[in-house]
Amino acid sequence: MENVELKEGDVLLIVDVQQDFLPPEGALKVPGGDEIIPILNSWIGRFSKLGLPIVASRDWHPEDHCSFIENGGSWPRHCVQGSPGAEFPDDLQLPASTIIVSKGTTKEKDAYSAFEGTDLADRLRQLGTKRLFVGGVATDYCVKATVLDALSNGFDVVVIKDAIRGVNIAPDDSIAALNEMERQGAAIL
Ligand code: VGL
Ligand code: ZN
Repeated sequence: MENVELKEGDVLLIVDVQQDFLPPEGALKVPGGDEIIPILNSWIGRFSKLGLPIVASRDWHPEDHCSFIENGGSWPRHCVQGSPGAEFPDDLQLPASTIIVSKGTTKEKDAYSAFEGTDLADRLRQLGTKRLFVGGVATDYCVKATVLDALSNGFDVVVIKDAIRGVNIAPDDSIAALNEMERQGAAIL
């Protein structure tokens, strides 16, 4: 798996690599989140070179979103639509052709999975996707939820282990999330 060969039907899915999730300044920093950017860039390079599709999901909340502590949710205010914190970092080398999927876009509903309340599954089917390579944040929330939904939608999934980072509110949360993804059928690279 380490030197996995890419082929037609492979799609790179980058989950929520946005300023607010990244050290040093993000509102909801995921420890080590900045360390995955060069790794993702090298995967972006491989996919681009082969003309394979790249999808980037983004958390894209309205100002008054229900997941924010001030509105009774569990998270500090983050990834507000159009704010600097919701931007992809400048050093993430997303090509102009990147398909962007926005989630958590309505006040009343949160969405960890990039499939939830989005047209991602249809978009991927239109692209002829067979296998998804997944990196991003957070391992224990949006990456996990996205991977599990990808599997239940019938896609093969490869989780790029060195290209994900977790919040780890409990120290083992990311390990537990990885185990769960693997148990449900994801390959861990
Ligand atoms: C996420 C917490 C709140 C994530 C999004 O992208 O993992 N986590 N919103
Ligand atoms: Zn969120």
